[in-house]
Amino acid sequence: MPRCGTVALAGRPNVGKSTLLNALIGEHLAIVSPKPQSTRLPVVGLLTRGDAQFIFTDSPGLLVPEYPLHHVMRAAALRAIADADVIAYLHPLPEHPAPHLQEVARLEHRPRAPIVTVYTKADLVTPSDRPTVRPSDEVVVSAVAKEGLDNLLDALGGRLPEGPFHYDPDEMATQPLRFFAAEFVREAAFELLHEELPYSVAVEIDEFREGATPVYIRAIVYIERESQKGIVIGEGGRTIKALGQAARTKIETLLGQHVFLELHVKVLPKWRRHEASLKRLGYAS
Ligand SMILES: Nc1nc2c(ncn2[C@@H]2O[C@H](COP(=O)(O)OP(=O)(O)OP(=O)(O)O)[C@@H](O)[C@H]2O)c(=O)[nH]1
Ligand SMILES: [Mg+2]
Repeated sequence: MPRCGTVALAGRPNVGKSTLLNALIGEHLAIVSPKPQSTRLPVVGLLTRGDAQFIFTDSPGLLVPEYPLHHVMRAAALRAIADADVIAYLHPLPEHPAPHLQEVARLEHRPRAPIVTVYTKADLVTPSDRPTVRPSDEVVVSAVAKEGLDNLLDALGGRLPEGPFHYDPDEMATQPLRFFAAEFVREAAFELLHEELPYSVAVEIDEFREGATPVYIRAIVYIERESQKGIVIGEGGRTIKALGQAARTKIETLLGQHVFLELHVKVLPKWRRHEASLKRLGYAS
């Protein structure tokens, strides 16, 4: 009997959820950053291995909300946990032992699904310093060193419900290309803009012409204040140009096609705190 089900990658911000999703799928689907809170919306990655099909959801980090966007992020993370057949609860190995997920997520009840605790970033701990983990429900991985991934899939796969595959085994994503295009512009913003500025950036795809050669994409880069506009554009347009180039390369890698990416910078005042703006940007609660 085949097995198929959803696996939520859950944990605090910056523990390596998105990096692990990408390592498991073998494709750069989810944006990654050394800065916390880079993931705002769930990213789904599909993996079919033998008679098991994994529907992974990388979700925002479990945080204590400070403003409306945070509430949307937390709600998405909690929904992923509630909907999951199996929960992969990530925690960095250098910070072993992990507190209970229930505590980190501030849940009133224990989640319904079985939990596998995944200690991440194992490459940061010398083998002789590594704590021993419970083999029954704890796994040590390094997404960067590609270590422990088979072991992790064995642990998760054994907990998936029996049932037919939901997707074609060749598929790896469920979300539209324009979603990934917008995310990659945001990832470039995390790479090229400093300090708090990436948190003020939201991206909307205005036009996506897949039939065109090269594929034509026009995106709007929203920021929150007029004073941020100059920084994002840069001297003589240098910064926005670099941002566009970095994002274009990422989109081309996923699409396997040449892309013409046009970026426009606009102000959407305090969009992170404004319900209507959040909705418009796809951050609906
Ligand atoms: N050394 C090392 N660094 C890692 C590993 N996995 C992730 N990282 C780094 O940890 C940082 C955060 O990674 P992300 O994958 O963005 O973490 P996340 O949990 O998705 O973060 P949020 O989406 O912000 O909640 C990045 O700088 C990654 O490169 C790993 O296995 N080893
Ligand atoms: Mg992430």
